[in-house]
Amino acid sequence: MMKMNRREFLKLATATTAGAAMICTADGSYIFPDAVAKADPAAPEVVYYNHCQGCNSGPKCGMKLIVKDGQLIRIERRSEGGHNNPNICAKGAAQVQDIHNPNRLLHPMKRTNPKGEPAQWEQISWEEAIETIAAKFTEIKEKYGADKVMFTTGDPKEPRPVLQRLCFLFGSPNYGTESSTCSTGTRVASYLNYGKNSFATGAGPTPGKTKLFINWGTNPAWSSSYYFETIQKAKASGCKVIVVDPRVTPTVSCVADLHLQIRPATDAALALCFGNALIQADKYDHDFVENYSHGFEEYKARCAEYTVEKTAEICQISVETLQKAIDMILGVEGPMTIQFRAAYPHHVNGVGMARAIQTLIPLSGNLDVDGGQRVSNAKSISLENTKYTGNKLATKGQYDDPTFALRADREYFPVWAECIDEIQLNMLPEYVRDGKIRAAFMLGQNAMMWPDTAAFQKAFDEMDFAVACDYYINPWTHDHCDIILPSAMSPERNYPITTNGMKIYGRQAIPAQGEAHSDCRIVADLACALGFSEEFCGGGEGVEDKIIENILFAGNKDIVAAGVKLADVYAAAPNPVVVPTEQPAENPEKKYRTQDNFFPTPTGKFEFASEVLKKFGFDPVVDHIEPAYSPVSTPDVAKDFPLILNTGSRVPMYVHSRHRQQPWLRALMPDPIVRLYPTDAAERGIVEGDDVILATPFGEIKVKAEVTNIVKPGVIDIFHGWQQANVNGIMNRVIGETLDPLSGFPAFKEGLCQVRKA
Ligand SMILES: Nc1nc2c(c(=O)[nH]1)N[C@H]1C(S)=C(S)[C@@H](COP(=O)(O)OP(=O)(O)OC[C@H]3O[C@@H](n4cnc5c(=O)[nH]c(N)nc54)[C@H](O)[C@@H]3O)O[C@H]1N2
Ligand SMILES: Nc1nc2c(c(=O)[nH]1)N[C@H]1C(S)=C(S)[C@@H](COP(=O)(O)OP(=O)(O)OC[C@H]3O[C@@H](n4cnc5c(=O)[nH]c(N)nc54)[C@H](O)[C@@H]3O)O[C@H]1N2
Ligand SMILES: [Mo]
Repeated sequence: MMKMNRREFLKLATATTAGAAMICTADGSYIFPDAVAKADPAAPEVVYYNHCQGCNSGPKCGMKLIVKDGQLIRIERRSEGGHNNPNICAKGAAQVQDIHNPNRLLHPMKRTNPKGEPAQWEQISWEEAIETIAAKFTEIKEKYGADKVMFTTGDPKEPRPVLQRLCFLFGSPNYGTESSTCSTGTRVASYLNYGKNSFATGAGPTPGKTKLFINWGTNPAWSSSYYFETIQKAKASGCKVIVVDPRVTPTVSCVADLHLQIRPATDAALALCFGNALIQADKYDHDFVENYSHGFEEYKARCAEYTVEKTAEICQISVETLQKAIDMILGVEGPMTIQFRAAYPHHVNGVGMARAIQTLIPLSGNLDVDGGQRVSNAKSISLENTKYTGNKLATKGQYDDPTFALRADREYFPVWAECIDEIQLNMLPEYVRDGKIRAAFMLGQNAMMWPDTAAFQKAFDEMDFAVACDYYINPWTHDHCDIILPSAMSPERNYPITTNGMKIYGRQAIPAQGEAHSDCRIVADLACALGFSEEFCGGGEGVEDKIIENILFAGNKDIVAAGVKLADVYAAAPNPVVVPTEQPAENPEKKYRTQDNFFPTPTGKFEFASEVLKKFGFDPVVDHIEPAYSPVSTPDVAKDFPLILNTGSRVPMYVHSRHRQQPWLRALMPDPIVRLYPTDAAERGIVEGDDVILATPFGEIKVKAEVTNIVKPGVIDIFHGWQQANVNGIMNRVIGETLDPLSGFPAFKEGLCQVRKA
């Protein structure tokens, strides 16, 4: 058997890699000459209608993969099938460099030296890998209980339902994902307010209908280009736009009529102030408040505390600017909608902030209104609908179920555990320390994405057994794992995905590199080895389609009723097969009022005052809470760390830690940078390009300075996911101080820091 360390492995892989050339044509397609050179010129070109997995933002951008002789020779934008984006972004075009990257993990590997040291990998067969993992998990299950094995994913979305199915069949309630640090905190908020998840992140504008759109703490120009086009269309059709963001983002520059450049973490105050304005001007939905809500008087009293003057001071904006926003909200003739995303949960009062913003939609009469936030009855055809619900864990609110009691997160985050059907992973190091988790099976899990990264690495070291599946060997995670397995990239696998209400099936366009397998197959093969062959269609090659047909399709009554087969879907490409779904009865506007139990909260109403929060001893009504570390709450700490930390604002060329290995993308941002306002830089004698130290009370990293007025004076901005400058390595985890006690989310977008010349 071949033995090699990482460096030797990379050297070997480099020798076999493709070079790096690309031609961009006038019509916006990308040709890869290296691949063209390898393909037999006589072979026919085959077109695969696919979508881009270069980022994890939905809806996905459609793309055409042109394949010749097994080589991906060209990528074209896709306008067929109603699934288009006018452009392919840099990440999409650079996809070919991902596929042929010399750093790719191509074979199953097992380590030969102790965890925590730079790993020595030994190549093993798939059979040995799957058998070893199954034997280990079975041993742990028999000795300590099935709940001691956790099954998690980072970024990957497609394989989540199959992984959850395996986790619950195995008997563990400890299924988790990166969503416990992404935007699922907004789902907690929606659950507390509405009794369900559906209203988590508000709604984008409907071109031609929405008259006022508040783009609140999100920068779709860079984070979601497909969706950004909708905002531009709405704007062109006469919709006014307010953007709430501490930074002057491209979204601000392109579409804002008014920019509220607030101090980070002050959004709850702003939303309560807007609530106060709607109530004082008597511009709120009386029918909703009187007949469909609970706790309005307490909310109204709270709002009254947030006068324009006080709020402007908290948010650090002028009274005039704030008043302008209020005038726009009170004066709008027609529907208003609000969209917000990941910035909210990334605060210690994150759930509170999201609840305060969500509340403005029904309060202003914009719930279930065309052009406002629609109540969708459309069912998405995704495996999510057919999650294994053989035990009750997939149903929310099963707090007293005996298996549920074994959830590792329950004692730390009871509110999260009450609302969300996956575990909160931000306290994983404590679950391992307490013996609640002893082994892990992880798809695309990344230790660097969690605050206090070293504690996560130590947790993987301390586990009896940790397995990771990934595209790459990532030492920051995999040096702490026992076995690593190679995953196929999206052009190399068949997979189901639903985006934007359209049903799209990605098709394998090229053979997988090395011995890579799709995540779906890896999970299925492990499941079969653990005795769940029937539930995973026997595993093996081609299992993806069997799972789509026999579980996903068979479990969806709309598809069954329509008689659609997977072959029909493939045959219809590039057009999606749209399956008729149950439509709501014809009703006048505000249909939710006619539906039974529309708000499945404890009171059966929209809860301005949350009974769930009351039950767990929290303030039931939203308030502005100063961050535990801020110039206002800790002036003593601010003496040494005067700048506000804003991490993770998306950049166009990278997705979290991904894409650093792709030369075309790396050229666009070669080094980790901290963005500083010109006066903040000048005060510190820092100029553009200087090496600087970014320090928090919990550690330091070295980065380069970018001096720019995109940031607010006194607030810095740094992207995460850099191995050599991991900002999450200088954060800590204390519930109520740097973790939201309701959702468990980290305070990625608040806290204090200092920047000095290196
Ligand atoms: N400081 C700070 N930290 C943050 C954030 C922030 O704003 N600031 N944002 C948070 C948010 S919103 C998120 S979503 C998380 C993201 O956290 P992660 O999703 O963990 O981040 P990625 O760096 O994308 O890591 C994904 C890993 O999965 C691999 N991968 C990608 N696709 C696949 C696949 O299909 N299969 C397999 N097997 N592997 C795959 C990649 O190679 C990579 O190693 O980070 C969070 N962390
Ligand atoms: N290119 C690229 N696209 C991505 C990703 C990526 O890594 N790269 N990640 C994907 C993922 S996982 C996610 S979750 C989404 C996230 O998508 P978005 O939520 O759009 O993320 P950002 O673009 O970082 O925008 C967040 C904005 O919030 C602002 N902000 C920070 N703190 C506060 C605050 O306290 N109040 C207010 N009002 N604003 C604040 C920041 O300045 C920033 O401009 O993007 C997805 N798309
Ligand atoms: Mo995210």
